[in-house]
Amino acid sequence: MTIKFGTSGWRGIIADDFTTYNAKCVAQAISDYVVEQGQSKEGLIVGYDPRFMGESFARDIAGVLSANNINVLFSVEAVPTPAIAFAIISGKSAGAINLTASHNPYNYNGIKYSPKWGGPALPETTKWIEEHANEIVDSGKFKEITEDEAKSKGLWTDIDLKADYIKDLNEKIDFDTIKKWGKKVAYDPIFATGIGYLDKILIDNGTDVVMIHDKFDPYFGGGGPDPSGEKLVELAKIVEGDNDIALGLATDGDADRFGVLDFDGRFIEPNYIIALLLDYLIRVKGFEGGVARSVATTHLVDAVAKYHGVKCYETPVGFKYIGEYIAEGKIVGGGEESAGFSIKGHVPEKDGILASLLLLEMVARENKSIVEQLRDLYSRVGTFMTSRVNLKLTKDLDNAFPEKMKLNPKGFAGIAIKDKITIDGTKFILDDGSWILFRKSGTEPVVRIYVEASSEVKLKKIIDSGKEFILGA
Ligand code: G16
Repeated sequence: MTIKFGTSGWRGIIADDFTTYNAKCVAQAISDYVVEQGQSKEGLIVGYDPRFMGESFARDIAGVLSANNINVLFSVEAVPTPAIAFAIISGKSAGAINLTASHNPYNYNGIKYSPKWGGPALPETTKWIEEHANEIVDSGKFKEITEDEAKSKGLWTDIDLKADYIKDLNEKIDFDTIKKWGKKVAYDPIFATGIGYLDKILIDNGTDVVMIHDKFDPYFGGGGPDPSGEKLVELAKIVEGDNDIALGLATDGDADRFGVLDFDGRFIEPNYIIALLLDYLIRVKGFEGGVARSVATTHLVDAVAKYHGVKCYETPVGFKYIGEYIAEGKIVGGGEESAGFSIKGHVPEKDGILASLLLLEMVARENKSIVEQLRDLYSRVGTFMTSRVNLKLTKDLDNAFPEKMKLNPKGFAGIAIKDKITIDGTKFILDDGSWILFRKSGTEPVVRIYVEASSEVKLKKIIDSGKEFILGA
């Protein structure tokens, strides 16, 4: 099968499987879906990130949509995924196609399709599109017209998605508190779509921003635009070296993921940020509702929910599932350990810009570092340490993985197994509340091991025993 939709859309290596031909076949399949839904007039937004040839792929895709009489709203510039999601839920279109491989390295591109509800397409939709796209790859039957023809037929309009999205965020965040607090922020958009969004919002609202990597670069400075601790070393040096900077912020290729450094440059794992933000929303901002997290995300979220007497929903990996709860208004917010977060009343899609701003508001309002706030949270709900290990998906590991997942180990690091959850990968809950989850990534060629325990020592022991289980004979 050439086209395969994973955790969030179809991703491939440019000029290998991500070719113009295959992208047009996927566009034809999405067109067929949109026509079948009777949404041609409402049309689709077409966006892209600053990857090599991204805009050109986007124009090709728009040509296919137009040939199928679907109205195209074509973004005038590289654009964050959450800004596209905001335009959809504001009624601008019946969905969007976004050309992005998100945090994946520069040699990848991808197609994220979001239908009318504004979140990433759910499996029943992507399965339909995937099947049709592969048939079209074989038959070569897709339609296309040129941009000029589409424009002359009134089927293609250029659109600027920035102003409305920024206006909405300006209303959602308490900038008065941030301004009064008066500290500086450092921001690394990693050469990608966050540029001109998070920095602009902060500056317009009176916060000084020190910026790096603030011009589009299709190589993202080398590697991938992933706001992880390893990628944010330069930002960390800046934050550490300037006493006036109280926070380091970063966003990924399509600005739906966030990365956070505390005042001293220390990278804070997204798991902790998610739990702190959810606690803040309920305790300080008075939001009402449950919370949601993916199966791979910290149970600190459950502890926050328990503390506040609200429900915690556990979902498979993929923000689409959390997005559904947000769209239904059931939760105050939800998050994923991969740095995904959104809140009630906002887009049902992860938003790294919103998460960054909300975190800044929290730090300003509490006037405490993130580590201090985490300590406070631990003292109220208990201590949770989390970690994630990525194992390269070799042929051997790929073959052995399904068999390994059928085994019933006695325990990990000498701790017995209490429960097994299989909504996505295999998660073993251990007797003392620690847990370990094994799953194949749907965006990268890796097997992920996620572990959580109440101390660093225990965490390390469980990781080692998990590695031995998966890699051992
Ligand atoms: C995508 C999805 C997320 C998911 C993440 C990791 O993020 O949108 O919901 O948590 O991948 O998935 P996996 O563990 O299967 O690689 P993004 O930012 O790449 O779109």
